[in-house]
Amino acid sequence: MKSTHTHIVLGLGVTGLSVVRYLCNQGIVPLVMDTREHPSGAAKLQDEFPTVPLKTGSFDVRLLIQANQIIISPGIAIDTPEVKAAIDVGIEVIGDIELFARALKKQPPKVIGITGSNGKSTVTTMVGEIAKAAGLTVAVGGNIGTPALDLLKLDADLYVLELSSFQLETTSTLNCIAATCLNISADHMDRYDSINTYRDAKHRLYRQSKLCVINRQDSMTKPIEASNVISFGLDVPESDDWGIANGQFVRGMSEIMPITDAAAVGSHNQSNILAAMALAEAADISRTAMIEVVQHFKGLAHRCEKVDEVGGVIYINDSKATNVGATLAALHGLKDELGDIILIAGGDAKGAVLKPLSEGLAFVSQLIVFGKDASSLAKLHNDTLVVNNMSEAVIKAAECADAGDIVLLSPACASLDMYKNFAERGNDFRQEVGRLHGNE
Ligand code: UMA
Ligand code: ADP
Repeated sequence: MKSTHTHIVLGLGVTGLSVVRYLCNQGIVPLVMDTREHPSGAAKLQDEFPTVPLKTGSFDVRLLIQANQIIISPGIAIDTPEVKAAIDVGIEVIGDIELFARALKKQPPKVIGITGSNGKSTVTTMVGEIAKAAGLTVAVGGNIGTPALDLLKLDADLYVLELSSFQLETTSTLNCIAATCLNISADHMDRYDSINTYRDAKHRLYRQSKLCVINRQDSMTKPIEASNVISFGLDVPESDDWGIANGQFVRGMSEIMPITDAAAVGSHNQSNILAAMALAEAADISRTAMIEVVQHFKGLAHRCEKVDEVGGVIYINDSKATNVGATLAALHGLKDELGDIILIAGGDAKGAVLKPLSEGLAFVSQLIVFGKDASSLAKLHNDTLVVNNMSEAVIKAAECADAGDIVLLSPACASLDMYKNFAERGNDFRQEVGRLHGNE
């Protein structure tokens, strides 16, 4: 079969659509392939680009090996056999972030890159807000939601990108002003053969940055070959690094602001604030702008967000905790509160070993689980209830809780076995909690 398409876009989600948009703007009509029968972007493609062909079903390797360039979406593993076959015969396979990088190639560095297992969206948003407060035209996107290529039309002074390990696997020339890997804990173990392979994907970002911002309290974030490195951590920093001393956020000996003035609570957010400040400083942004934002930024929805109080019980939505590390951070943040913690968890563990959660479960009086990996979680605690859905989970949690206790939804798992995404799961929790008011 002879192909007339030099560019093939693999995947028709939001990334695939952004790539088609970008290529068509350059006068290139690509062929789009998606293994799903009804890819999420199909209707939009038909609307916006009726002449761009879409092939659904298994990838046709005969077409792939005739392309000049394949642009692969992050949800597709690079070692998918058909993709591997194309790579093996020398076809270039890149992701949307690499296309974005090449579009900015002739410009001075304008990108701040943020990766890590947890805290990416929080830090990305904070840096974006700080840049805005400093009067810059800033564009925020990547894994957080808006595909990077769709940001180009904003012609921004600064691009702040959240980058997943999947996106970084296919990116090599990003040219960041500064980049960070915030922390590493096991995630996406259904896509990686070990945590080291997962870390290596994230560390690719450091090789594409003028400055590496590392977490000195997490050795997995330290680059193997370090050139220009600055660190952050919750301890007193040595030399000119970022840290906490005498109750203040500090850069070396210089005090920035009292930690109690930060609107976002919890030690993990202190860590996020320090990372955001270090990144913003690398972009020459003033401390005044940093302080203004840190004083007001309370955190994002679905991340340890207090959603309600019913009968004196506090309900916290941490639906974005889609791995063990994030749930551990929530449990450590709440363990010193006076009341008991009732934890609702479960979903798709993405192949993770869940055992490390046990340490945090020591602070939990009652565990309530549902979803695909409920039975594996149930084994980790003596007082566990297995239920069928969120509604049952919230009702049981309310029955177990007394005034002053906390009911925490922090699933340690992805939501995709039962929901469209973490936000839908968090909204379901909020709605079910809301129904409890009827019983007050
Ligand atoms: N898929 C197929 N066959 C295909 C193509 C995709 O089955 O041919 C499946 C994938 O396995 C996946 C889903 O379709 O389950 C979506 O994949 P996609 O690559 O088309 O995703 P997009 O809609 O383009 O969204 C992607 C990111 N999704 C993933 O990495 C899975 C979004 O991050 C990101 O916001 C968006 O690009 C813009 O950059 C989401 C995510 O879950 C929120 N990211 C992971 C995470 O944060 O842990 C990495
Ligand atoms: P990401 O984009 O990396 O998923 P988010 O900012 O959306 O990160 O937060 C995801 C989850 O991780 C939430 O449960 C949040 O409370 C938790 N979290 C945020 N920052 C950190 C951190 N620095 N360390 C550990 N957990 C964190």
